[in-house]
Amino acid sequence: MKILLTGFEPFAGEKLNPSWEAVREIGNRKIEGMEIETLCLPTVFGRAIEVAVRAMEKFNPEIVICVGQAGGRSEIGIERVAINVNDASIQDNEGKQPVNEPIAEGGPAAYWSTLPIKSIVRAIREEGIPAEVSNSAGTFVCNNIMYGVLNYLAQERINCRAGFIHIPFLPEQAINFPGKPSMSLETIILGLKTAIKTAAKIEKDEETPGGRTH
Ligand code: PCA
Repeated sequence: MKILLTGFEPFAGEKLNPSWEAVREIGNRKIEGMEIETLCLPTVFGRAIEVAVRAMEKFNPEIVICVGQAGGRSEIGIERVAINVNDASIQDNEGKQPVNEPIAEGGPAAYWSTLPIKSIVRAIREEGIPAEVSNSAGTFVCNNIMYGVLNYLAQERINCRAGFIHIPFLPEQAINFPGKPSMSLETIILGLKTAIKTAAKIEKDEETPGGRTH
Protein backbone atom coordinates (compact mmCIF):
# COMPACT_ATOMS: atom_id res chain seq x y z
CA MET A 1 0.00 0.00 0.00
CA LYS A 2 1.51 3.31 -1.11
CA ILE A 3 0.69 6.30 1.04
CA LEU A 4 1.65 9.93 0.59
CA LEU A 5 1.72 11.71 3.94
CA THR A 6 2.26 15.46 4.03
CA GLY A 7 2.89 18.05 6.75
CA PHE A 8 3.36 21.81 6.58
CA GLU A 9 6.24 24.13 7.30
CA PRO A 10 5.79 26.52 10.26
CA PHE A 11 3.67 29.63 9.71
CA ALA A 12 2.32 32.65 11.61
CA GLY A 13 5.64 33.15 13.41
CA GLU A 14 5.78 29.65 14.92
CA LYS A 15 9.18 27.94 15.16
CA LEU A 16 7.80 24.54 14.23
CA ASN A 17 4.72 22.95 12.79
CA PRO A 18 3.56 19.84 14.68
CA SER A 19 2.24 18.38 11.44
CA TRP A 20 5.71 18.11 9.91
CA GLU A 21 7.29 17.03 13.22
CA ALA A 22 4.84 14.12 13.40
CA VAL A 23 4.84 13.24 9.70
CA ARG A 24 8.64 13.21 9.49
CA GLU A 25 8.85 10.91 12.50
CA ILE A 26 6.26 8.50 11.08
CA GLY A 27 8.36 8.36 7.90
CA ASN A 28 11.46 7.51 9.94
CA ARG A 29 9.76 4.83 12.05
CA LYS A 30 7.84 3.21 9.18
CA ILE A 31 4.62 1.13 9.35
CA GLU A 32 4.73 -2.54 8.46
CA GLY A 33 3.37 -3.41 5.03
CA MET A 34 3.22 0.19 3.89
CA GLU A 35 5.35 2.30 1.65
CA ILE A 36 5.03 5.78 3.10
CA GLU A 37 6.40 8.83 1.33
CA THR A 38 6.55 11.98 3.46
CA LEU A 39 6.62 15.55 2.24
CA CYS A 40 6.83 18.96 3.91
CA LEU A 41 4.62 21.43 2.02
CA PRO A 42 5.16 25.18 1.88
CA THR A 43 2.47 27.08 3.78
CA VAL A 44 1.69 29.03 0.65
CA PHE A 45 -1.60 29.19 -1.29
CA GLY A 46 -1.34 27.33 -4.60
CA ARG A 47 2.35 26.40 -4.17
CA ALA A 48 1.43 23.68 -1.68
CA ILE A 49 -0.91 22.15 -4.28
CA GLU A 50 1.79 22.25 -6.98
CA VAL A 51 4.32 20.49 -4.73
CA ALA A 52 1.79 17.85 -3.66
CA VAL A 53 0.60 17.19 -7.23
CA ARG A 54 4.18 16.75 -8.42
CA ALA A 55 4.76 14.19 -5.65
CA MET A 56 1.52 12.35 -6.53
CA GLU A 57 2.54 12.18 -10.21
CA LYS A 58 5.89 10.68 -9.27
CA PHE A 59 4.84 8.33 -6.47
CA ASN A 60 1.34 7.25 -7.58
CA PRO A 61 -0.04 6.80 -4.06
CA GLU A 62 -3.20 4.83 -3.31
CA ILE A 63 -3.95 7.07 -0.33
CA VAL A 64 -3.03 10.71 0.35
CA ILE A 65 -3.31 12.10 3.87
CA CYS A 66 -2.40 15.74 4.41
CA VAL A 67 -1.86 16.97 7.96
CA GLY A 68 -1.81 20.50 9.35
CA GLN A 69 -1.78 22.44 12.59
CA ALA A 70 -5.02 23.80 14.02
CA GLY A 71 -3.84 25.86 16.99
CA GLY A 72 -6.56 26.06 19.61
CA ARG A 73 -8.25 22.78 18.82
CA SER A 74 -8.10 20.11 21.52
CA GLU A 75 -8.79 17.02 19.41
CA ILE A 76 -7.39 15.40 16.30
CA GLY A 77 -9.84 16.59 13.63
CA ILE A 78 -10.62 14.41 10.63
CA GLU A 79 -11.88 16.86 8.05
CA ARG A 80 -15.10 16.02 6.21
CA VAL A 81 -15.05 18.63 3.45
CA ALA A 82 -12.93 21.13 1.52
CA ILE A 83 -14.57 24.23 0.04
CA ASN A 84 -13.71 26.20 -3.09
CA VAL A 85 -12.49 29.40 -1.47
CA ASN A 86 -9.32 31.05 -0.23
CA ASP A 87 -10.15 33.58 2.48
CA ALA A 88 -7.20 34.33 4.72
CA SER A 89 -7.15 36.29 7.95
CA ILE A 90 -3.33 36.21 8.00
CA GLN A 91 -0.63 36.19 5.33
CA ASP A 92 0.79 32.91 4.07
CA ASN A 93 4.57 32.35 4.03
CA GLU A 94 4.94 34.36 0.81
CA GLY A 95 2.91 37.30 2.10
CA LYS A 96 -0.23 36.39 0.13
CA GLN A 97 -3.59 37.03 1.76
CA PRO A 98 -6.38 36.19 -0.68
CA VAL A 99 -9.91 37.22 0.25
CA ASN A 100 -13.04 35.51 -1.12
CA GLU A 101 -11.13 34.01 -4.05
CA PRO A 102 -12.09 30.68 -5.63
CA ILE A 103 -9.42 27.97 -5.58
CA ALA A 104 -10.59 26.55 -8.92
CA GLU A 105 -12.51 29.00 -11.11
CA GLY A 106 -15.75 27.23 -12.08
CA GLY A 107 -14.88 24.20 -9.94
CA PRO A 108 -17.36 22.47 -7.63
CA ALA A 109 -18.25 24.32 -4.42
CA ALA A 110 -16.81 21.51 -2.32
CA TYR A 111 -15.25 18.07 -2.25
CA TRP A 112 -15.94 15.44 0.41
CA SER A 113 -13.01 13.65 1.96
CA THR A 114 -12.72 10.20 0.41
CA LEU A 115 -11.23 8.73 3.60
CA PRO A 116 -13.41 6.70 6.02
CA ILE A 117 -13.60 9.67 8.42
CA LYS A 118 -15.89 8.16 11.04
CA SER A 119 -13.99 4.87 11.15
CA ILE A 120 -10.81 6.85 11.65
CA VAL A 121 -12.31 8.88 14.51
CA ARG A 122 -13.54 5.69 16.17
CA ALA A 123 -10.16 3.95 15.83
CA ILE A 124 -8.24 6.92 17.24
CA ARG A 125 -10.63 7.15 20.21
CA GLU A 126 -10.15 3.44 20.83
CA GLU A 127 -6.46 4.25 21.34
CA GLY A 128 -7.58 6.64 24.09
CA ILE A 129 -6.90 9.78 22.06
CA PRO A 130 -9.47 12.56 21.56
CA ALA A 131 -10.64 12.77 17.95
CA GLU A 132 -13.59 14.24 16.09
CA VAL A 133 -15.08 14.62 12.65
CA SER A 134 -14.49 18.26 11.77
CA ASN A 135 -16.92 19.95 9.42
CA SER A 136 -14.60 22.78 8.43
CA ALA A 137 -10.95 22.81 7.46
CA GLY A 138 -11.12 26.62 7.49
CA THR A 139 -10.36 28.79 4.47
CA PHE A 140 -6.57 29.09 4.79
CA VAL A 141 -3.82 26.90 3.26
CA CYS A 142 -5.04 23.61 4.80
CA ASN A 143 -8.44 23.87 3.12
CA ASN A 144 -6.56 24.99 -0.01
CA ILE A 145 -4.43 21.83 -0.13
CA MET A 146 -7.35 19.53 0.68
CA TYR A 147 -9.46 21.03 -2.11
CA GLY A 148 -6.48 21.08 -4.50
CA VAL A 149 -5.60 17.43 -3.97
CA LEU A 150 -9.20 16.20 -4.25
CA ASN A 151 -9.79 18.42 -7.31
CA TYR A 152 -6.67 17.06 -9.03
CA LEU A 153 -7.66 13.44 -8.33
CA ALA A 154 -11.23 14.06 -9.55
CA GLN A 155 -10.16 15.92 -12.70
CA GLU A 156 -7.60 13.28 -13.63
CA ARG A 157 -9.94 10.43 -12.61
CA ILE A 158 -7.24 8.89 -10.47
CA ASN A 159 -8.26 6.06 -8.20
CA CYS A 160 -6.74 7.32 -4.95
CA ARG A 161 -8.42 8.19 -1.65
CA ALA A 162 -7.50 11.45 0.03
CA GLY A 163 -8.29 13.71 2.94
CA PHE A 164 -7.02 16.02 5.61
CA ILE A 165 -6.33 15.81 9.34
CA HIS A 166 -5.89 18.80 11.67
CA ILE A 167 -3.85 18.39 14.85
CA PRO A 168 -3.53 20.57 17.99
CA PHE A 169 -0.53 22.62 19.13
CA LEU A 170 2.38 20.82 20.78
CA PRO A 171 2.83 21.68 24.50
CA GLU A 172 5.93 23.78 23.72
CA GLN A 173 3.81 25.96 21.41
CA ALA A 174 0.86 26.20 23.78
CA ILE A 175 2.95 27.79 26.55
CA ASN A 176 2.83 30.95 24.43
CA PHE A 177 -0.98 30.78 24.18
CA PRO A 178 -2.30 30.61 27.75
CA GLY A 179 -5.51 28.64 27.97
CA LYS A 180 -5.04 26.94 24.61
CA PRO A 181 -4.98 23.13 24.56
CA SER A 182 -2.10 20.99 23.31
CA MET A 183 -1.25 17.35 22.58
CA SER A 184 2.11 15.59 22.93
CA LEU A 185 4.04 14.58 19.82
CA GLU A 186 3.89 10.88 20.76
CA THR A 187 0.10 11.04 21.13
CA ILE A 188 -0.24 12.82 17.78
CA ILE A 189 2.03 10.23 16.12
CA LEU A 190 -0.03 7.36 17.51
CA GLY A 191 -3.22 9.09 16.38
CA LEU A 192 -1.93 9.62 12.86
CA LYS A 193 -0.55 6.08 12.58
CA THR A 194 -3.96 4.79 13.64
CA ALA A 195 -5.58 6.99 10.99
CA ILE A 196 -3.24 5.66 8.30
CA LYS A 197 -3.84 2.02 9.23
CA THR A 198 -7.60 2.55 9.32
CA ALA A 199 -7.62 4.31 5.94
CA ALA A 200 -5.62 1.43 4.46
CA LYS A 201 -7.96 -1.21 5.91
CA ILE A 202 -11.40 0.37 5.49
CA GLU A 203 -12.45 1.73 2.13
CA LYS A 204 -15.73 3.34 3.17
CA ASP A 205 -17.51 4.18 6.42
CA GLU A 206 -20.44 2.04 7.40
CA GLU A 207 -23.57 4.08 7.99
CA THR A 208 -23.16 4.28 11.74
CA PRO A 209 -22.81 7.44 13.79
CA GLY A 210 -19.22 8.18 14.62
CA GLY A 211 -18.99 11.92 15.11
CA ARG A 212 -20.65 14.22 17.59
CA THR A 213 -24.04 15.83 17.24
CA HIS A 214 -22.83 19.12 18.71
N1 PCA B 1 -2.24 24.91 9.26
C1 PCA B 1 -2.79 25.96 8.44
C2 PCA B 1 -1.95 25.98 7.20
C3 PCA B 1 -0.73 25.21 7.51
C4 PCA B 1 -1.05 24.49 8.77
O1 PCA B 1 -0.33 23.65 9.32
C5 PCA B 1 -4.29 25.81 8.22
O2 PCA B 1 -4.99 25.23 9.08
O3 PCA B 1 -4.80 26.28 7.21
